Amino acid sequence: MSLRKNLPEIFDQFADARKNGFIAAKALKEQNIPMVGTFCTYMPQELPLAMGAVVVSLCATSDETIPEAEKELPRNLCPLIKSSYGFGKTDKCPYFYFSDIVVGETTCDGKKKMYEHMAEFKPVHVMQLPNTQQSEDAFTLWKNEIIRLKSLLEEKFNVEITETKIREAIVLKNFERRALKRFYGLGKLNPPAITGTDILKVLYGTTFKFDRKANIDEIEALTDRVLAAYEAGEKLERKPRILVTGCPIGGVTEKIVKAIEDNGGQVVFFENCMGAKAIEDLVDENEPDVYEALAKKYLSIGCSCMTPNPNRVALLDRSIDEYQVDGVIDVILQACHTYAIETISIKKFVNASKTIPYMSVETDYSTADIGQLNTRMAAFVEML
Ligand code: BJ8
Repeated sequence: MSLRKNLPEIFDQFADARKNGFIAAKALKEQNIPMVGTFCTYMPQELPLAMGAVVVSLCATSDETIPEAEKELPRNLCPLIKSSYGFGKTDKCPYFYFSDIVVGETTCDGKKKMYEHMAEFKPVHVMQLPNTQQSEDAFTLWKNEIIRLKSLLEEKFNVEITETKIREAIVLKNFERRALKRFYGLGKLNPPAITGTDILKVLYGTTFKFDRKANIDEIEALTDRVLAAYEAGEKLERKPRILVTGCPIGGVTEKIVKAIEDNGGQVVFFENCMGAKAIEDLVDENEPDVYEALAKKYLSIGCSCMTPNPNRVALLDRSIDEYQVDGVIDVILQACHTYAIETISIKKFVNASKTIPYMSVETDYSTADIGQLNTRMAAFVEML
């Protein structure tokens, strides 16, 4: 009997986790468990976890509420921001509805200004994120912002967040990161063991599973099963190997991955938030100062809102080699200036230093460009 049997159902369970999590979220609220909503990878999740809260990603991934958002926000704004604001405003996202507080950061201009308006209908706390990782002052600012968030959570929820609890949360989150790294590390196998579509289902679904320990066990068991099938000879066909980088993907932007894989490519690595950008580096468990440990991990995230942004290039450099990548696709959400401008340096790096093809694609949350995406991906894959 095929060892791969049932794997599709398991991947689909992850894909359905967002929908199924609504009931779990309601049950948690009925038990008075605080829920902290986030819009960004810079949010140090260990702090809410240390007070027994659950953390949920609120980044919206469909165009359903964009018309509503555009009644207030400019049309020429990133779809992620418009959609997220729209879901909040219309109460169409149960996770937003159940969140006791939303924590945002001063990342891109669009997001930080949107939070000002969101604060009119939801408790919002904005962390002042420096725009550089390269100065002592920036590090100190970020460390102090982490301490400020801790105090705010303590006050709002009338709890004490002890250093011991933070350390436990660091260890738990690191376990989860290791499990996810081992899972997406399956992408190194050549011929491949699983598709990029399935990798993304797990990475996306995992953010809506609230029992962290159960989630870790599930991911480890899934990785073991895929490996067992692979070792028994159940491998996928070799195809040109693609790395996806750029703005966050998930939800409707899975259309990019589908277009790559429907047209002869295989996504083997996701550098985006949701993928390695958020997970790759652990928090140092041996650092005596827990706030320094958190500040180091989170400030080093290679997002284009940092200037300069060498950590994105360093991660690409490593992963292109480790995952034997043949080509790079850079996803730009419409009106995301930082990622759009950074395409120049990423293209140069990929073409000149790694000597492989690169293509950037601008997209939004509609399905109107699927035909065009298919044409462009087919041409790109053909070239590899
Ligand atoms: S760490 S990628 S989650 S900021 S796509 S809203 S940047 S205009 S999402 Fe992001 Fe944090 Fe960075 Fe990750 Fe603005 Fe660009 Fe829109 Fe963006």
